[in-house]
Amino acid sequence: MERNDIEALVERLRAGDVRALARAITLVENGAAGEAPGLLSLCFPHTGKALRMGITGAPGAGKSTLVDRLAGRWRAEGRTVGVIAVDPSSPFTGGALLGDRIRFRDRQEDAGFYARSMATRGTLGGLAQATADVALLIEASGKDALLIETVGVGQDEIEIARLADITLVVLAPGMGDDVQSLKAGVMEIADIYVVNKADRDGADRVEQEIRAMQSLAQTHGEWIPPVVRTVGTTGEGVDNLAAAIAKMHAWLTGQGRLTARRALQWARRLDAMLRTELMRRARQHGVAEDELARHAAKIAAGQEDPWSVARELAGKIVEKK
Ligand SMILES: Nc1nc2c(ncn2[C@@H]2O[C@H](COP(=O)(O)OP(=O)(O)OP(=O)(O)O)[C@@H](O)[C@H]2O)c(=O)[nH]1
Ligand SMILES: [Mg+2]
Repeated sequence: MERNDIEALVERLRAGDVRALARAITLVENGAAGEAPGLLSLCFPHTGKALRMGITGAPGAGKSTLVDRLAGRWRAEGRTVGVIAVDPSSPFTGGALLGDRIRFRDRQEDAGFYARSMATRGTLGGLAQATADVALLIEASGKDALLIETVGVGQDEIEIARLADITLVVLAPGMGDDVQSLKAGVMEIADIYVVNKADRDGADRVEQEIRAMQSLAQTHGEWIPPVVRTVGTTGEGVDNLAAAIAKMHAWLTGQGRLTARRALQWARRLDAMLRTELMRRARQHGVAEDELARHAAKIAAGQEDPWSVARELAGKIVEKK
């Protein structure tokens, strides 16, 4: 794509053209090294104001139901909303993909709402980076709030949650070893705990487990993640959830905390972006994909020393002036 075409695409995207947005997302998702960086840098100046929410938690806990509730609520208040459902476990024909489509169908005609599923692992730079890039495009298309849903707490999910200003961790009773099964990673990312399916027995116990875990950790400094109970299917408790989000948002924007949090996130992302860029250049300068494997075999056989190999390969990356 020519630079002019990319500029035109960004213009259309910014003007609310849904097809332009979809096209831009496809370019970025495919890791089109030629187009993606230029496209993203053109969009970047039009981002930064939206609230970025991460929603994660156990499979089937009610994340999508709550995303839909929050989206509906914010739309009713006149805020525009973008949703990303990351569904790494079922890349092609995932049930959740279909479920999300069905659930969001009512809003398909709503220009202030955009939903997208992502199901690509192995994208250049990883799923977290691809998700962040897609979020940036959606934000640039003029959304006031982004809701990014991920399942579980694998490393990818934690990385994705780290892109958010505020992360909800959704739990529900009757899901086995609920809190324990989510492991330590969750404590690090949770800003607000949601005990959904509070209409079922066991919500008390889930809440107690969360509080017990909290008493053992102090990862959040001054902010103590509240526990909010909801019934996603009826909307009960969603008022409280929205209030908790608003409260945390106000806390974040006070005293520059949001900017500090984002700066930490950018430090991590820059690191990842630099790696991606260096690997891209390495490939460009003749470090073939299988070359690393060949060297590795020789190193294992004691025929090469890894430090020399690393230095030699890095030497190839230097831009030829
Ligand atoms: N009883 C009850 N059922 C609920 C509640 N919230 C959601 N559900 C139901 O639980 C099921 C799973 O809800 P989803 O919103 O798809 O859950 P999810 O966490 O997005 O699921 P995955 O994306 O597949 O991990 C659906 O059948 C919902 O209707 C609730 O508060 N109470
Ligand atoms: Mg879901």
